[in-house]
Amino acid sequence: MAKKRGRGRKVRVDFRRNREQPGRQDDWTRRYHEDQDTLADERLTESVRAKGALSRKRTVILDADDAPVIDESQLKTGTITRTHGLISFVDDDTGRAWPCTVRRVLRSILIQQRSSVTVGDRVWFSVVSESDTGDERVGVIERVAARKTTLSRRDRRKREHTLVANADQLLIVASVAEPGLKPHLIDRYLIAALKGALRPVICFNKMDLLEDAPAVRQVGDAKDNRSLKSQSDSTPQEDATATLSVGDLIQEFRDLGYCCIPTSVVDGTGLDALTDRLRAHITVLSGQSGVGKSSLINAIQPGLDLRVAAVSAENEKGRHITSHAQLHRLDFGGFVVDTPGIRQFDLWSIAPGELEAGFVEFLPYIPNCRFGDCSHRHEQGCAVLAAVEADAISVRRYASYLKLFSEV
Ligand SMILES: Nc1nc2c(ncn2[C@@H]2O[C@H](COP(=O)(O)OP(=O)(O)OP(=O)(O)O)[C@@H](O)[C@H]2O)c(=O)[nH]1
Ligand SMILES: [Mg+2]
Ligand SMILES: [Zn+2]
Repeated sequence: MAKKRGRGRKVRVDFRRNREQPGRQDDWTRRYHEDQDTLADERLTESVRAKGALSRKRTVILDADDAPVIDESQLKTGTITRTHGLISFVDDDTGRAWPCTVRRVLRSILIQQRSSVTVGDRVWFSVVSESDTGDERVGVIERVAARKTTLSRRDRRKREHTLVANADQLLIVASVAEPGLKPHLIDRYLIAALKGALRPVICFNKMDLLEDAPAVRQVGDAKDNRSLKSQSDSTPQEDATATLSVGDLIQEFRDLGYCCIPTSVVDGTGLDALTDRLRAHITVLSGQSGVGKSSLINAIQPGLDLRVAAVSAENEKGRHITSHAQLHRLDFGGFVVDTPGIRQFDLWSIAPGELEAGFVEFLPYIPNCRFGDCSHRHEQGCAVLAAVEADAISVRRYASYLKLFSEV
């Protein structure tokens, strides 16, 4: 049932005046939107203080979710499938795509909240135009729903960058060769999934290349091991240069309770299991460039024809082929979000308590640590350290914890 949301608190927001900004003013769609924006802004806001050249303050009414008060009965709902500059493409829940801009008042509020609309956001939007045939549609996003889950990382300015909103699963995609496994990166993603309320699933792709796969160094790469050594000289992480086979590594994650799916797009290994896991879910795929995220989606959903490309011959790194996150419908039910490969996944705002909670195998031991605020690094009477020494906790995972601890 449509309802008008109750009146809430008033806030002052900075308004940038679009027309003063340089831009592609020949774009008729944008010009039309801006005129519509100004009209709607007058409607949604109460007072104008100063008419400065670049910005002016206005009072905006926000509801309990810190979003503008809107009349839902007048609006459509949908999900953002892709963003491109100021345009967001919204799927209106019937599979029809609407290119939308964001209402200026909402954009100003989002800027103030250091946020922006992103793929997976649920939105209310108004129809600006729709051709008689229904082929040409334009809308304006009026409100963004509070996010249920997020896949976020820390950007270069040390702020939260939400890559995808409202997915329910994170498919961490790794490849056993070309590029080789980076187990520490998987550990990072597991923490990000916990933080963002996503169920993690780990996909080990390119199993057809297993024979060529090098053994996996305990932490991931030489640089990781150096940084561990510099933290301490005598604890078990000394052994961090030891190696594991791919099979051992998969077993290690399985023993921790994580769902692991070995796959190959080349010989079809695991694709049925992957399909079952994705059915009726909204799953975001993330991982290094070249591991085969787009190839996997192409394999389970024919017809999408996402661009893929061979990894570089000299350094076995991907070529960053997928350039933006995009949500796709699956014919067998559910959605997937393909995302660009990442080089490094910096965690966003993790407290030490959240970090230890992400190492599930530590949890039975933590209550036995002598100190309540034990960081499990060098404290006397640390039950986690004792468990590592007794081989009850993997040295590789413990070394990963130390590396992450040094960052948070
Ligand atoms: N041998 C083998 N090659 C694969 C497999 N899956 C993908 N590839 C190849 O790996 C290369 C990279 O695949 P993509 O799907 O573009 O990788 P991606 O993860 O989407 O990469 P970005 O978009 O750059 O992040 C392509 O040449 C694929 O054909 C697999 O299971 N086995
Ligand atoms: Mg890709
Ligand atoms: Zn401890």
